[in-house]
Amino acid sequence: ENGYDLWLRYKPVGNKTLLQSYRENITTIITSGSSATMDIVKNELSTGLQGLLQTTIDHGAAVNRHGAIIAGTPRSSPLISNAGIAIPLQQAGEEGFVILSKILNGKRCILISGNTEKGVLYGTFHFLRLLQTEQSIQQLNIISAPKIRLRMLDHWDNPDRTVERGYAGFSIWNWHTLPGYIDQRYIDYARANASIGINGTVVTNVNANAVVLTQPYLEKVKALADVLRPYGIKIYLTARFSAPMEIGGLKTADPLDASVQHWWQEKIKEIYTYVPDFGGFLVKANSEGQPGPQDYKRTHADGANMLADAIAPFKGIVIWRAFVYSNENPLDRHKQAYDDFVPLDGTFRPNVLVQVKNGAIDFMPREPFHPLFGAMPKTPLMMEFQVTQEYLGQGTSLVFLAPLFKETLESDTYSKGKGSTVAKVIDGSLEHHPLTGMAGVANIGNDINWCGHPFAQANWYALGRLAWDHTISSEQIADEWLRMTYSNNPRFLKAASRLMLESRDIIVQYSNPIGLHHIMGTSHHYGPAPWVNNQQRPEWNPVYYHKADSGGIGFNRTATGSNALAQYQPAAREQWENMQTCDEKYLLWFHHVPWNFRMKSGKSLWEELCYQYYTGAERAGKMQDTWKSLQPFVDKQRFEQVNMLLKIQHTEAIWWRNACILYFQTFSKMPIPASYEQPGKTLEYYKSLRFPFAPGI
Ligand code: BDP
Repeated sequence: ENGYDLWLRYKPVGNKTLLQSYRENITTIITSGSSATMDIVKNELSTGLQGLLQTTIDHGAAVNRHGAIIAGTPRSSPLISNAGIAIPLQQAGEEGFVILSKILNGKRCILISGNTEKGVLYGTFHFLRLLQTEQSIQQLNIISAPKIRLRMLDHWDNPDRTVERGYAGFSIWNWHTLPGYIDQRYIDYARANASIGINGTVVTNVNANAVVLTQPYLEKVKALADVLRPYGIKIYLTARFSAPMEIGGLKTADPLDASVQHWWQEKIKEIYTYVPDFGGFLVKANSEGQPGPQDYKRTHADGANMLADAIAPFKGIVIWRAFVYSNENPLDRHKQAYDDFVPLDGTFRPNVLVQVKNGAIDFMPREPFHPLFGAMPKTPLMMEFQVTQEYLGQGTSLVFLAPLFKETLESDTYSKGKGSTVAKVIDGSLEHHPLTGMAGVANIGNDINWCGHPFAQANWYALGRLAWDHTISSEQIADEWLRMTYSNNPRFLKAASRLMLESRDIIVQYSNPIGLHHIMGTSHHYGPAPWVNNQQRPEWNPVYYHKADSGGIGFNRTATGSNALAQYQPAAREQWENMQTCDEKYLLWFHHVPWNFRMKSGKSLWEELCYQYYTGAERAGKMQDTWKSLQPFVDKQRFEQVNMLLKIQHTEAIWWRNACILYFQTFSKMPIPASYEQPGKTLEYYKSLRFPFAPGI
């Protein structure tokens, strides 16, 4: 068990009664239509059922005994078109599916159908998931349609195969051997994504150069697109804004310049000759040194619309990122994206989505939702989550991210009154946008188990499941993933799901409690470095974010400070603007708080800070005990891997705790309560640590 099979292991059903009932209800596979996608459906059903039921299931064409699994579209399958399921199918929409128990020809059957073959494929994976997670298949009446249209992975993979913020080895895309060599991994990648409903992938880094847009690379892109297509996945590329200069020989990349517009039109035409269903572009512009329209005194809308106009005839889209830095040294980075983008609301073309990170700073372990959500009603906003754990323990920590994703999605923007959640902004229901999207920065590399940490696979899985249906709970996602990846044993599930569900809170506690943020090591972002104050730009320094001094700690974002709070609706703002009543999770995010401030626990802020760091580190230690208790349920290889990693995580938790407490103590000048084990090392020691080989930069 090396983890390569992800959640698609199809191990024999352990529950004997259930196995018996599955075998009775599944005797024949009937598929219709001959296409690459339907071949995948057929194979998946065969291999899945064979693995799960430990018996070969025949393929047939007619219903002449109980237990036929009939998969197809109404167009290709007369059995389905005559089954009287037009109404549920209508509800399934273009990509959704139905799974229904029916009597046909007097025999019990299960229909897996959709209006498109892609829907049938999603339904097939869902059906297999029911068996993998040991659900009853007696009276199936499932209608499922995705809540979000573009469900994507953003790879931060460079052409040289390094992966920015990647902790799972090198890029899975081997540009050197493409297009001639098709690695089996590409196929397995497509299959895994299809199994969770992901339908788009940006294969290049937002910071990548323009080489991928050159002709030899487009041939490689075509080869990948051909692999992904039958799995319902469209390929997208990052478009470096200065490409017309870098690979086109032009003197400018000004979006209003006719030669630039022409260059992009021609380039896009060329791309579509290779990939007729090319999805479109993802653009990082005027952010962290990347070129963009502002270089020519144009706006983000000018830039996005120029590309959007060029790609519109081909039905492509432009995903324009709102993660921007302005060039002036700003008082508060929190405010920049809002200031740049809100005035542009209503000026973007209909085929532009603005992609917004979940929070205003940068994928921090805990952030309030980004104030742009709800503030650009005329523009479809796409969610950008980070699946790779840049700020959440990187490759060594067990951190289940569904609770983080859900926390943002369920936040109320109040933009149209109570209940205007971020989820409703994203899924288009609040403002009736037809174009909707959710992306996750991928955590995939060429490690044998794809994601490095065995539990990091769960975050890829969670992204897909939530993009399909953001109402699914974190509990359900953890439960599904654990059952499919490890075991259906109830004792295992109880403890392992708790381990997952608490993990995000634990890392917040021992790294960035009470609303602290951006206090990690410079550039590699590994471990704590709240003392850093020598970076060129003020907002690159941790000291800019925690603002610790003898008077207290935290960033005053109220009206007496940067007033970033004014970017939120009054009802949202109210929950945070008063230091006395602010949710303590965000206290230091919004307030500069005196060290002796009385917290809800009755402790002073300093004592509470110590309490949080110590408790978090202690809980990280206990994760090891929980995992050890699960040894009987887990194979040796994966057990040992997780065991070793949890040990590292505990060491890192203590490192975070000691380094931060010792450093903040230089301002609070208060003792670490005597009941806690005092740090064995000095602050100077922690400051002296260097990590020249930390991955992912
Ligand atoms: C930051 C990462 C940096 C990315 C940037 C982005 O540290 O590597 O390029 O986000 O999203 O968090 O563009």
